[in-house]
Amino acid sequence: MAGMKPRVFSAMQPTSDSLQLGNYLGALVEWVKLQDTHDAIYGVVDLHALTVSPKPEVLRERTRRTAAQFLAAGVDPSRSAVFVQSHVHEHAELAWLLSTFTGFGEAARMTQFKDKSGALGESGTNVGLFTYPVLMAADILLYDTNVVPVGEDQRQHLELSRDLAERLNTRLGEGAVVVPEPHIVKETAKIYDLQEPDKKMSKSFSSPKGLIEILDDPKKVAKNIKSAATDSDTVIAFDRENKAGISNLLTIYSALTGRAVEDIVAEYEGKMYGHLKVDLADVVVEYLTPVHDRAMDWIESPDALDEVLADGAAKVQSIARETLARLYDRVGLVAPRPRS
Ligand code: ATP
Ligand code: LTN
Repeated sequence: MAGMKPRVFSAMQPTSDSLQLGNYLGALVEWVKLQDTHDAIYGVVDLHALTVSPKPEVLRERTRRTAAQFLAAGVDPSRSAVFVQSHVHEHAELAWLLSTFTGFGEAARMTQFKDKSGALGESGTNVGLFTYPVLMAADILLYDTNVVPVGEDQRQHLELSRDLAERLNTRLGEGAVVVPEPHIVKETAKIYDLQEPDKKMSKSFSSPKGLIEILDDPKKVAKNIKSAATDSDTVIAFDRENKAGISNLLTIYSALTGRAVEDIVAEYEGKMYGHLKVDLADVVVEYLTPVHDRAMDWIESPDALDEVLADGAAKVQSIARETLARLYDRVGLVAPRPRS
């Protein structure tokens, strides 16, 4: 439609007290940029987090902390809607509808489910983990989303969202839903664990020494970078296959300074790994300190934060209601008659 901005939607799970640098560089930085050109909606997906059975008080605290970190990173509530998934009931309702369009085998092929259920075993795996990508598709399709900025690990889930969208349009008629496009920035799509640089940095699975947490003590952040695993060679070069650790550090350096990797490599020619690590520790701490401080300000003002989240839910509610009503109608559910 003329004059209307395309819509961007993305979300994170409140599964940790602090986001990690991968969340930040892989996704949040793009969320902040896209709010200039798009109609932006960003969610804290607390219903998704229930799949890992958090303690109630921990989940509540982490939901607010996650939202606080979105705002601290530069998501601006006057331009973007920031909301909590469970505040908009249509997410769960659309997930049910979509689950009836999802093949069992299709869901069973999701590699993240296979990894997680493999680690937990049959008795530890709940059905919510299995249907997790269907709820994610509901999040996206509910808002007629055009663009979804995420890290590389979400590519397969997004492909499922697109397949479901196309299926709905075929079965229910064109215009049922918008088919979303992934927005994955190649350079920062996957930030690796500092100790195991062949695995992605993850707030739930990385060891404390493998992580850079936004809300961590800067001294610990610096220490983790200085003790990052590298290789037995001494040449600073970007080579993901043979020098995964150093390549990861170069990626982070480049992303945080805006300098090209080749420039950084040229600057460190003939220097030791230790030099790069010491300088990178300074870069990271300098970059994260103001983000950390702004996040703590929000965390210490829960009323103001709850107000932002209530405003965000109010902004998106009408879109969600309209999409769900449209789809309920197209599948043949009888609309309740308004009572006089
Ligand atoms: P969990 O370990 O609880 O699954 P996570 O740290 O992997 O969490 P998510 O909440 O699953 O984070 O992801 C939030 C966003 O951050 C997603 O867009 C995801 O693709 C992105 N992301 C997560 N980890 C990385 C990473 N290491 N590199 C780049 N992007 C990442
Ligand atoms: N599964 C995502 C979180 C997520 C999401 C979404 C991301 C849930 N719903 C909708 C983008 C769009 C993850 O990062 N683990």
